[in-house]
Amino acid sequence: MSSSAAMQPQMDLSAFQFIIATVDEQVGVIQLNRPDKLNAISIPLMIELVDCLDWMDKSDDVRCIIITGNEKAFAAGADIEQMAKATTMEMLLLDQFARWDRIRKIHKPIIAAVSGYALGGGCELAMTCDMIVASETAKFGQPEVNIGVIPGAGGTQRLTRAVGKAKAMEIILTGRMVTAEEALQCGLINKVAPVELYLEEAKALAKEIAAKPPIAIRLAKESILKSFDTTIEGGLDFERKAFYLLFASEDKQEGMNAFLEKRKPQFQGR
Ligand code: DAK
Repeated sequence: MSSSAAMQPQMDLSAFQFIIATVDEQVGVIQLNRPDKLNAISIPLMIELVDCLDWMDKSDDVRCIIITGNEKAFAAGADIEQMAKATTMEMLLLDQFARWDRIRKIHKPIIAAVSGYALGGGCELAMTCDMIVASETAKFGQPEVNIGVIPGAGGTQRLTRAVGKAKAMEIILTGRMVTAEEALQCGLINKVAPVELYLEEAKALAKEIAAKPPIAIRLAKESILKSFDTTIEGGLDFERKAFYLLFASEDKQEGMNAFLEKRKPQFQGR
């Protein structure tokens, strides 16, 4: 066994109750699996999702991750049944945001493959991913005001950055649903596909990214995300350091040699 294989964390993918996780051709797919509740994001579901993401982030077998639901729902929000009973102190002490923060810190690219409802926390989960591929039937929305709260997992920030102030105000203050076509037009998502094909499209995109050098992909993702919370000066400085860093990678040498030798590169993630 190689030293890298010895360091691979172990995970029994068949042991999950609220998600279905698979790995194929270096793409990890996590399907949210509470179909009778439109994949409402309960705490147990969130624990499994984050544990699985953490594992996939560390696994050498995975280079790109897809989070998906089913045809009817990506996720219709956080679990209202659980929230209805919760007090302020319980919400504070549960510190569920720590789990959402862990999703934000995953190094590998994550694609949301969305069909049906992506509402509230479901829309926020999709927006926490790096790209969104949707089916023609997808419906995005932040309907929290309808139940007396506001988006709590980044919706007011990420939606505004994605679609601009005017549109974000309209979507969040009315709580209305946005079709896949409208979401595409306003820059919330990357692509719309027929419902039979959206997952295949997401997988094709994931495989394309999985074939690239993993460390360059990681640093490119990190640099793009940096642009959301820094000045242009700070962002350029970060990008420059990341660029220099890649000259220490074997994959940089392989990529440039392969180009000069007119052959396909073999990237190892080192
Ligand atoms: N929570 C719990 N159960 C839900 C649910 C939800 N968000 N959405 C649907 N369900 C359940 C329904 O109760 C129903 O269960 P049964 O009655 O059959 O047991 C089942 O799923 C099917 O739903 P419907 O019968 O309502 O199906 P319809 O096709 O008629 O309607 C719908 C679909 C999506 C329009 C409707 O279900 C709906 O409006 N759902 C609620 C959408 C919503 O308001 N979502 C936003 C929730 S607030 C946080 C992080 C995140 C958040 C908060 C805190 N922290 C880290 C602290 C996020 C908050 C939210 O997402």
